[in-house]
Amino acid sequence: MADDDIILSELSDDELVQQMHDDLYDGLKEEIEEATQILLDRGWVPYDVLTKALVEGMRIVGIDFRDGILFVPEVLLSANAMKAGMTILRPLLAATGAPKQGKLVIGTVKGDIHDIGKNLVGMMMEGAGFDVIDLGINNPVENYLDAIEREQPDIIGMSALLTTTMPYMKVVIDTMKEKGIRDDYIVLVGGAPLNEEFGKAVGADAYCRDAAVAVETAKDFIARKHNSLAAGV
Ligand code: B1M
Repeated sequence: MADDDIILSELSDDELVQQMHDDLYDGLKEEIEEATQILLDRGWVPYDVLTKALVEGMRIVGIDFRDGILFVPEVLLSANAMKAGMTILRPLLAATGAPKQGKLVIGTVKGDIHDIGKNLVGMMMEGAGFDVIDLGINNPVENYLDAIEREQPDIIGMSALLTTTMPYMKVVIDTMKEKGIRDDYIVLVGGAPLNEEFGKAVGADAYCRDAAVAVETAKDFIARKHNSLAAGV
């Protein structure tokens, strides 16, 4: 129950989604879990629960964090509540039976501990048929290089949420260039402060605005890779 007065299961869909935004704001993990399950039981598709209830709720948290109304400890609680909802959705998003597409190594770059967006991209990519190797947060270039050697992925994905950490993507890409392996992989970047121009400037193949775009972009690049292999180029 959200509080003494509110029975989540008695709310209409719209009221419940609104309540989820409030509960995410207040970092109420159990309520988010319960409401996520209620929406699924009512026949909502997992992607709609994710975007309309959870991601939208986090967007609101982000505004008040920016404006100094919420602080780190509160936002951490919101993040934990969001992750609890995502944990319920993950197997459902992954179980689409999509044909195998390829392998993605993804991680948040050095100095940065934001992982909700990266996790979401990973979940959606799994659902689209990619094998996903998640390097977690705060990754120095060595972690990407080790994973490349170990996993032989098709795609390297990097996430950054801070203006101070996003330049580190260039360090990773430049190191790949120095080692002569840059062109062997598709490099996709994402994160709230990035844009297309930045993606080009650091030498990525593409900037992905959100998880859905990441999936479409990845599939597109994999198709191009297969086409050029078939053509012998
Ligand atoms: Co932080 N934080 N935070 N934070 N935090 C931001 C990013 C900030 C914009 C808030 C603000 O001030 N408005 C601001 C950055 C400002 C700037 O750089 N200019 C900020 C700050 C300042 C900080 C600290 C420095 C605060 C402090 O300590 N004083 C600190 C830094 C810690 C560090 O990393 N070293 C910090 C800490 C934290 C928490 C730990 C409290 C928590 C993170 C918890 C966690 O992730 N486990 C947190 C949170 C939650 C946020 C906000 C509120 C929400 C981020 C989020 O999860 N969004 C954020 C505000 C904002 O972004 N507006 C903020 C939801 C998520 C679904 O969206 O991550 O954008 P997003 O991911 C999207 C796309 O960007 C894209 O797809 C995703 C899904 O659609 N995408 C990719 C992301 N990665 C991709 C990779 C790809 C492709 C697409 O690869 C192929």
